[in-house]
Amino acid sequence: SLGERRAKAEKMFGLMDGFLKNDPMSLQKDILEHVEYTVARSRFSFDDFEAFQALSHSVRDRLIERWHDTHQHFKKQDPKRLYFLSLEFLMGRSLSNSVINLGIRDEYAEALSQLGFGFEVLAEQEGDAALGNGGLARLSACQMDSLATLDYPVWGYGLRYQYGLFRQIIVDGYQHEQPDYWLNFGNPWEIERVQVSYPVKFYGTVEEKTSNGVRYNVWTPGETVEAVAYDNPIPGYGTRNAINLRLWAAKPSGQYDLESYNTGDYINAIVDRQKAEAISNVLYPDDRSYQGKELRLKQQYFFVSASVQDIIRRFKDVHDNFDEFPDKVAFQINDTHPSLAIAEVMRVLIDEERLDWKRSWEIVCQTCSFTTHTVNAEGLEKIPVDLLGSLLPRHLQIMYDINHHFMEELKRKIGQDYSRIERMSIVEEGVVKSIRMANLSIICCHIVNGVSRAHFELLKTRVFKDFYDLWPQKFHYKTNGVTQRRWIVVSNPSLCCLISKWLGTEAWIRNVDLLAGLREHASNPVLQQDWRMVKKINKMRLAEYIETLTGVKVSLDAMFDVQIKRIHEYKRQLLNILGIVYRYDCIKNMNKSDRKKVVPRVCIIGGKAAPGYEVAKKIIKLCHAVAEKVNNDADVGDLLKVVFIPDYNVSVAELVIPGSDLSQHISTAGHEASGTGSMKFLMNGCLLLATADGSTVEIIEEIGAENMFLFGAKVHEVPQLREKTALGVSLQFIRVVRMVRDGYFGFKEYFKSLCDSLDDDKDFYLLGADFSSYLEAQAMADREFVNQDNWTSMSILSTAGSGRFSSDRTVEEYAKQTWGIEPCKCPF
Ligand code: Z57
Repeated sequence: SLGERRAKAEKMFGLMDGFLKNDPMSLQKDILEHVEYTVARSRFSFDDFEAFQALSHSVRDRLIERWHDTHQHFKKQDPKRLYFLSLEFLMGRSLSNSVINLGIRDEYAEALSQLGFGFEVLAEQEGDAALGNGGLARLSACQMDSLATLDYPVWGYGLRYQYGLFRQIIVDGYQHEQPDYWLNFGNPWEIERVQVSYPVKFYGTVEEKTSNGVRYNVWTPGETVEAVAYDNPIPGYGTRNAINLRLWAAKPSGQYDLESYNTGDYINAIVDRQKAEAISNVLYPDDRSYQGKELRLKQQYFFVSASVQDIIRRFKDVHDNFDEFPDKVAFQINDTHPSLAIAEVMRVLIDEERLDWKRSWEIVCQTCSFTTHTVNAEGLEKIPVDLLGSLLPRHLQIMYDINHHFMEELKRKIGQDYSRIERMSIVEEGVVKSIRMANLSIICCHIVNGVSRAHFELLKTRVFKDFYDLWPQKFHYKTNGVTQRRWIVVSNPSLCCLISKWLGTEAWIRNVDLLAGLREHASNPVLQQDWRMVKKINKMRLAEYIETLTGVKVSLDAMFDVQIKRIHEYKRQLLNILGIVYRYDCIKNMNKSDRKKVVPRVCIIGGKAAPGYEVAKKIIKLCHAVAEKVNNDADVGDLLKVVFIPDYNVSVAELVIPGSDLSQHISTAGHEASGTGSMKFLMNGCLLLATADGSTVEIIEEIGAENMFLFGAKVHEVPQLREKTALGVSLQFIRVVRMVRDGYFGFKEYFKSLCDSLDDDKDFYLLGADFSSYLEAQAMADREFVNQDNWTSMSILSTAGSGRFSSDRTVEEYAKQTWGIEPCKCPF
């Protein structure tokens, strides 16, 4: 029996000890064994990539051990678990992160060096797991790291796309997209669970039934696809806990009769069935435009349905009464993308578990919480009713029923205000009748969270005002954070050592508030000198990378000024480029002695444009056009270099962020819900040049405005500025736009529309209005950079003040205030 087998294993190995040894000799033996038996190369001859494969399999074994023990422990304790549903997880690389979190990095490094390999070199062999677009997806990844580290009983659920976010290549300054077939070389971090699979139904018909006076529906699907689980262990730092990220892949369903009359029929039927796999084929590369595509809806339901089946099965393994469900289960709905989960849980409770409507509704409301990442109501997800009704007929019914109940309640509460009732309805009666997924989520979830305080204010006053006025107690915010394990320990080892040295402890890696202890040393010349040395090392790495990729040689004495993030009009990369044009123009107009006073700059921009986003693609081209002109101008030399870093992703960020002096977060106020890039820069001691938007408002409170370069219109000023017709745009702005318009950088026709969009009456993102204030902030940064002691002190204070922006703090707030879960620590 299972019990006997367990007792035997316990006697032989000690259940919690683990089988594997972690001294360098054992690790070395392990790696060689994996070379021989897993990678199937000779242990006497293998290259860097094969060494990486063997190494990661050896790490994987250790992950699996902890992951088993953690789940054993969770099973025994049966705590309330959080199920984190997200359509995107941007994990990046796993090797360094894993060995650091397991606490055996040095042991591995030693084992490898005896074999003649460098750990860093092998780590570079790994490709990114890019199953997400940008901020939202990387946030999920950071939160998983924190949840594991803080011992929370959590499962992540998502989709295992075969193609992640496209690779960006630049040809003649234009973006081209290449498929990211990331599984080509195998993925050592996942565990395929062929036996964990669920059928997911689509299309078909619904028939109402009654049994013992309880009404329910029977859904006969038109198509069934199998969801197969791929498990990805997520190790915590300084704990034995390793949680699971379960990603679903679509496979043709096993239960299916083929009726064929000839070979052709048979072959075609098989080929047809194979099309089921298309569901999890590819990540949508534009996370903010909803085109009402069937495949996207299929992806959403596919992952939601498989996850809900898995979660309910796990619940029913131990419990037989759904009254206990809200004490054991919390669903976190990451943006509206997984919000079909609401209707799906309703459907399962009513149609399969035969609970009545009212009880099902109570259970769903108590278990679901929702985080929104959006600032504008127009950007909210809508699904055409026709599409939903054909793909998920029963879910559409359920949504109508939910809406019916809600409309009744609303009329009782607010009376005759029909336009407000219309706005709050789940159903939008437009040209295309559709379902508003945000309204559905707000109505069902017991808590709605924003991602920063400023975002919360916008939710209350604009985006969800109608709902806030009805249910103010539902609305909250948890300011985003990022994990210091990835963004300092993994990506900036030199800084990590320096911090630990001055704090006299490594405890800040788990308890990030301790970083504040650096404050008292901020003006200590000894620390300052080491601090600058660390920055220099990181700048050297970055400079090498830039030269290899773009051929541009940059001076280490220059200020490295960086803006890396998705290309978007509201993020205003265009403002940055126009600022660069202004700087260039100034240098050109200076005499030789004035040029000597210029603070040299390397302006670095990187980011992907969604494939269908014309304007963003033009911005990328403009960046290259300006770079081409500036970098080849002998008058300018090292005073100004412009670099576009291609194919920005997590691992590129890990290289660029530690090597930058200044970073830009310059969205039009009121448009960035939070922003998380700024927090990574902050932790790495980079100064921020920013608008008071999103989480920057809270960063100012922690760091102090005097340690940052702030500029631009405030959130409350933006609507007024847009009303005004004559903005009093500065002459400098008119001049730089004219330079682009007149073809100073070439491609006059191509850039015309960009320039037109900056006309006084069209400049929606207020580049013109903010331009002079932007230039002042830039000039201030130049002045401060000259005084390196002061700059270094500001840099130290940035790191010292970054503690609040750790995802450890964020998830703890979620755990206590939203999910109601507690740590469940696996004994060592
Ligand atoms: C996305 O990455 C974000 C918001 C969205 O609505 C979608 Br869809 C994707 C970003 C916000 O723009 C950032 O401001 C925020 O920091 C991030 O989500 C994480 O909350």
